[in-house]
Amino acid sequence: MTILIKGGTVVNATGTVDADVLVDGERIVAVLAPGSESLGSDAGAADKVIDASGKYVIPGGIDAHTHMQLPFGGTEACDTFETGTTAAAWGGTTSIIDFAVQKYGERVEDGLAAWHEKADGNCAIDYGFHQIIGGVDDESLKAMEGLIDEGITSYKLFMAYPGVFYSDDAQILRAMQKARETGLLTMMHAENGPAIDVLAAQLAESGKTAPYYHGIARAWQMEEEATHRAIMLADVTEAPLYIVHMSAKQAVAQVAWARDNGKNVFGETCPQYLYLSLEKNLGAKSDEWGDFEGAKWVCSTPLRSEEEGHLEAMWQGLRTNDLQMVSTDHCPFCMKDQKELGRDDFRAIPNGIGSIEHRVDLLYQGVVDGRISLPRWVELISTTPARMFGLYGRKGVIQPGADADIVVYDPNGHTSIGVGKTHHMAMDHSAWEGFEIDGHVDVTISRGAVLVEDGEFRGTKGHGRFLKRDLTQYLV
Ligand code: DUC
Ligand code: ZN
Ligand code: ZN
Repeated sequence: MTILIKGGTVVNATGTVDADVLVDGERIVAVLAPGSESLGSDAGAADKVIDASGKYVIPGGIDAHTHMQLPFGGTEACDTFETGTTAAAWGGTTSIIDFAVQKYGERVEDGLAAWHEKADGNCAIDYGFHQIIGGVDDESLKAMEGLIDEGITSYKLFMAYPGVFYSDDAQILRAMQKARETGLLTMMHAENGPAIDVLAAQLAESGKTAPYYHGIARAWQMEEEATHRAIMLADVTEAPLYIVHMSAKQAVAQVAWARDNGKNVFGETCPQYLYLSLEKNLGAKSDEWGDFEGAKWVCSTPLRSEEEGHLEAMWQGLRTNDLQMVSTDHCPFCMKDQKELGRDDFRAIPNGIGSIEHRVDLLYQGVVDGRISLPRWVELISTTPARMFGLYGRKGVIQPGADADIVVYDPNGHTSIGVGKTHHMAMDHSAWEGFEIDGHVDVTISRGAVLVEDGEFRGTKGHGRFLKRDLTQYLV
């Protein structure tokens, strides 16, 4: 089947050009001068024509940090691979990279196999995995050697969550040495977990049990310190390092310092750290939930103070490339029966926010608001994730030979976010309720298959394929 996307403005990370895009089967086969009739690309010859006049034609979004069906805090993230990837398609995302989990005491191979089982045949879009190593020991270090052959070229460690996923400095050092040896990219949850747990216990014991105190316990100093420590451990092992879900301006300054000194250190932030805050969200009250309303926004790292300038610093980091990535850390939990587990103690609230449907839109609003340029938008939502995680060429670019993962985005359209409006994720609430976006995902195409068009979902679960990824293409 051939598709001609006609009359639009193609936006790549390198710039914009008015062009028609011809798709044959699963691939882009040509980017042509508008109205060109070469290569049989005239409207009459194509099986399907999409009119993109006045619209942007961009590579499909790549969300490189998601947690479908993640067991966490005595419950499980409520989006399945089917619901989560369907919501992603609605929002213009055509690939995800989810985290397979190895728990302490479990074999890495078994953790990975379990993740394949959850995802296989259930995804509406393409998907890859990073590997969480929740227990660094001789056996898991050995197993890391096999990951690259499985197409898993990055793994994650936690400096937080003692007793769950936590690694101490000696374990981190050993894993980074293995990463240096194999070429794996180390992803780090950089917060000082043991110190946070003491602060959190002290707050809870003094009666400060509301969600707001989640943000107080997880102070920015805990993120800055851990970020610095991770950078030093990476430096001594000469392993590249990627810090996930950054929210503290002081931690970003650590990444900037490392990068200014030529180190392969990269930083990711998330939409929630660009728009949502300790004051407005974690501290929110409602008639329905009282001060437990803030539980909707309990995630780690936590939402930070807008007054202290953290949100502005995240945007600034994206402008200067001190931060390279925006992923969602999509980890959705319902209020009912899930977040509610921590009604009397914020420490028992499962950590996570669901945003997979809205990342492309929320970042586009940054273009409208004059915070980032149009090509930078595409770089952030698609091209850099592709390069960072070994997918570039196949994904992340509109060019002949690339997978036909294409979004037609209408800058004159409008998107009202909220339950009952645009909400295809499984949570019973939206962390983004009431957000208005001056743009709209009109069409989402994944490997030549139209998934979303005319306000309808036309995809199927099982269309999405597992992505065996190459090594990172982003090293300096
Ligand atoms: N942070 C979250 O908010 N959820 C899942 C795990 C994590 O590190
Ligand atoms: Zn994390
Ligand atoms: Zn995460």
